[in-house]
Amino acid sequence: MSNRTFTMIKPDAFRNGHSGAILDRIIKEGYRIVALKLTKLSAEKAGEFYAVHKERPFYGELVEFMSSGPIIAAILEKDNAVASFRELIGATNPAQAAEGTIRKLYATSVGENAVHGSDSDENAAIEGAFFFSGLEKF
Ligand code: FUP
Repeated sequence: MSNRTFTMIKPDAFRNGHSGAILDRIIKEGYRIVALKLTKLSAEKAGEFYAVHKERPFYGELVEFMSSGPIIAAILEKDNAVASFRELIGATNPAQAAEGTIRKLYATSVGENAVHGSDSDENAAIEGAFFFSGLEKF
């Protein structure tokens, strides 16, 4: 089992000024930051990142939203990182997210849901490599 996951603070949370609180929460929950950057996805890059959802009805909106403003991308390390981070962020739809989870606190809708968290060790590695070179990981 890998102990790394990949996350993004999405454009809604960045725009709404929640980046500091979210990063603080992540650190307080015991994650070590392996890599971190403030960047912005082009529509093309957002489409590539979410290519697995290409056939879904929400794909166009998702790509538009994810390229609408800056994001913060990070690789995080902790025991059982993928599963524990999914628990910390809560359900995809904030209306169904448990109390105290990051999405419950900061997301506004299923589309604009504040944060991303990888869903498997394999995807964590692929997504981390999408944003970071070996020189950017510590
Ligand atoms: P998650 O793994 O919780 O990020 O959720 P998914 O991989 O199922 O979905 C990826 C992104 O697609 C979500 F973060 C937001 C968007 N989405 C929608 O806009 N509508 C939906 O019904 C489902 C997902």
